[in-house]
Amino acid sequence: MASKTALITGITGQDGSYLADFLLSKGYRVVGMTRRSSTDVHERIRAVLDRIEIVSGDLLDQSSMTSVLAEAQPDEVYNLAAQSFVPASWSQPVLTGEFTGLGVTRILEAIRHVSPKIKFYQASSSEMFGKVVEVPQTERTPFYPRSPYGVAKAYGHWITINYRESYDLFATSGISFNHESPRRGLEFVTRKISDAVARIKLGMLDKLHLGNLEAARDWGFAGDYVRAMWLMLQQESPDDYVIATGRTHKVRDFCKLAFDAVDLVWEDHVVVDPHFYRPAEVDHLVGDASKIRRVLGWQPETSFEELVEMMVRADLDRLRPFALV
Ligand code: NAP
Ligand code: F7E
Repeated sequence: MASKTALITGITGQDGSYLADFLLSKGYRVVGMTRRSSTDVHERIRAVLDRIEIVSGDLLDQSSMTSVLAEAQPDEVYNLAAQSFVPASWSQPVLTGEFTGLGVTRILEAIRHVSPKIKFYQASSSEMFGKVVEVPQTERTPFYPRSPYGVAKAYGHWITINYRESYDLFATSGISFNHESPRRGLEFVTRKISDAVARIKLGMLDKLHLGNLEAARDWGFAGDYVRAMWLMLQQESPDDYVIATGRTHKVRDFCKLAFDAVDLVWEDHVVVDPHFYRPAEVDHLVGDASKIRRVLGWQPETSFEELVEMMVRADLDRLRPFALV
């Protein structure tokens, strides 16, 4: 049987890089869409660059989306591209709506016109639950987004369902809770902590400034979550699934485990800095992933404790060559 072709938008991001690894291991032809940049953005996919194809396109540009699909002729499209950092969505609310919200419609329009048989995955987010109306959150929990990012994702989620129902597209939406890894962007809290812990251990830094230590998240490992995305597109019919571990921890718990991993006491180094507070916070997220466990047989394989350890070790290895001692 001929190998399948997958198009990944956002291939230079955390999830895009893990998904590329995963699909290559399954024998896929992998095409990644990147936007034009004056600098090299391929750091996370450097190891697989010679095994994937890169095409140029931008979620802001309808004709580029259509050209990318016509050129790549994919069987599956994974829409992972977005402005994904929540605080940036307050400073750039309109742009976030354009990328993260309307960008989904642009891809769906391109699919409808170029090849309506394409299977489509939309990267929806637990941020849509925001100020949660029930605990834990399922596929049926009403949304109450608390940031321009969350609002844009809610639009992307519903337009995916609308195109499925209006045009009979195989369009699915995975409602992912937070997932992290050594490839996570340095501005997100988990990676900010693991990077700082490594720097403090190596004598390169003394204090770590953080915002709300009481915020609680359902944190999983990104490598586990891309498997769930793929599974969703291997089914007979499209559906939406919560992807989560079902366990929740506070930012302070992450700090404690990360500093413990290098035999340091977190209270000696962490400084609470109101600069990192948000205009509106999402206090407590915990996902109920029983549907994806039951229907697709998916479950996370990496524990919270293993994730923290993995991230701290990776940052230590990365930074050790730059340490003075
Ligand atoms: P990420 O590391 O921030 O990657 C985002 C990707 O989107 C990057 O490749 C970026 O390209 C690309 N991008 C941004 N704007 C674009 C545009 N206008 N046109 C084309 N590409 C554009 O995000 P991630 O953590 O991998 O997350 C992947 C997706 O899942 C995102 O949609 C995110 O919102 C969603 N999500 C993530 C989580 C999580 O916990 N990680 C949870 C729920 C949902 P550049 O390299 O050029 O910037
Ligand atoms: O914040 C608190 C902060 O920026 C987590 C994205 O992938 O997951 C991610 O969004 C929590 C928040 O991720 C700092 O207030 C404390 O409560 O790591 P984060 P996020 O906002 O949950 C969702 C599911 C997505 O879809 C998004 O794309 O940590 N926090 N102190 C801090 N957060 C940051 N960034 N920096 C701090 O210093």
